[in-house]
Amino acid sequence: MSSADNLARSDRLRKRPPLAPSTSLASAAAQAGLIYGAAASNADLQDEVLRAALVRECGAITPEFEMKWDAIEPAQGERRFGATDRLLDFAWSHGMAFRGHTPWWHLSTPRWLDGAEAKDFAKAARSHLIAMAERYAGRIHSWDVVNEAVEPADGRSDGLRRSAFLAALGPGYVAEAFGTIAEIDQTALLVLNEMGLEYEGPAAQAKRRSVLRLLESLVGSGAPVGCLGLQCHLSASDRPSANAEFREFLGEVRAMALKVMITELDVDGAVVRGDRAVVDRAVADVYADVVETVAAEGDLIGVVTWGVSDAKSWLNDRENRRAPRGLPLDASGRRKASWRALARGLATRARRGADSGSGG
Ligand code: 9MR
Repeated sequence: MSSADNLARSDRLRKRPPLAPSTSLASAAAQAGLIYGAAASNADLQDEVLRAALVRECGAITPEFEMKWDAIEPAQGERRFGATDRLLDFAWSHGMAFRGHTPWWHLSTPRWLDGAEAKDFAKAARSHLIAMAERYAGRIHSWDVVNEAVEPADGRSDGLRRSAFLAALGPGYVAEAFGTIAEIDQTALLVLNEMGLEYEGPAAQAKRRSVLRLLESLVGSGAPVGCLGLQCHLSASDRPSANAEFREFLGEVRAMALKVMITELDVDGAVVRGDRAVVDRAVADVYADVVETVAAEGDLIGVVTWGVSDAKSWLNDRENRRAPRGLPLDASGRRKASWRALARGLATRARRGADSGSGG
């Protein structure tokens, strides 16, 4: 049986109507009251195939790395906003939303701060945060205010990661970041972005618990956090729907009246043995699974994939591996099974919203 036959058969089995040919991921998402977007860089905009794919599929752009602190301020006090501005212009000229990613992340501090004294780091970090908020206020859909703040393996009772931010600013630094941005930018949704919350096992469970405690303390102290970002860098062997602890966690986040967003989705297919169609099916199954799970258990507002086409993915940088095939489009920009799974996952969310009368 050909892979096309296989797909047709699994569609029939799932009793799902065919997608209209005019559907894009952005339009499928919009029908469900969600946004769909992708991470991108200036180099992607210079590539004809990638640029066309972003224009065709996306309702939002996240800068993959050009808006991070090390890229913005490579030398002390010399800020370079050009790359971010160009991405923002691209997004806005195509009616797309733009995400702020990410002012405070321990892995993107500029080199010139390596070994800095705490007071110098604190001053520079605050100045960077304020500069970003001021420049982009009113133009950002949602800020990943702080990225990957939690790491229980670092051994602190509050679960916070031992980072330069923590050392310089103290454990209140997360609340401070939210407060600072909110004062300057009154329209953006403020997101706590975190990795690995979707995984199985005790380390992920410890992280989920720590994130819940952090969110509770932020909400309890009136910090303007509106949303939890789930990065969702998954592998084709992950099955978030089968992870009861993850589902419960999403319920607890929802009970705090917080939204959730899938902020960096990709599904690494390199673990799958089989031909291309088998890999693509396995990757697609995880796309469907994670979107449906998060939409069912959480107040999902959108999905961003970490790139749009397999031509450009951070997963490609890993050496000596099989092709990851982790994004919705193949390297030539053609839609894969994961594209269909994602479009349908979003559409399922639309139907559920309509059935329950909530409108989405
Ligand atoms: O994909 C991004 C890669 O191109 C950059 O070199 C790297 C460092 O800036 O960041 C990658 O994106 C990361 C994201 O910002 C935060 N979550 C993990 C992502 C993959 O490492």
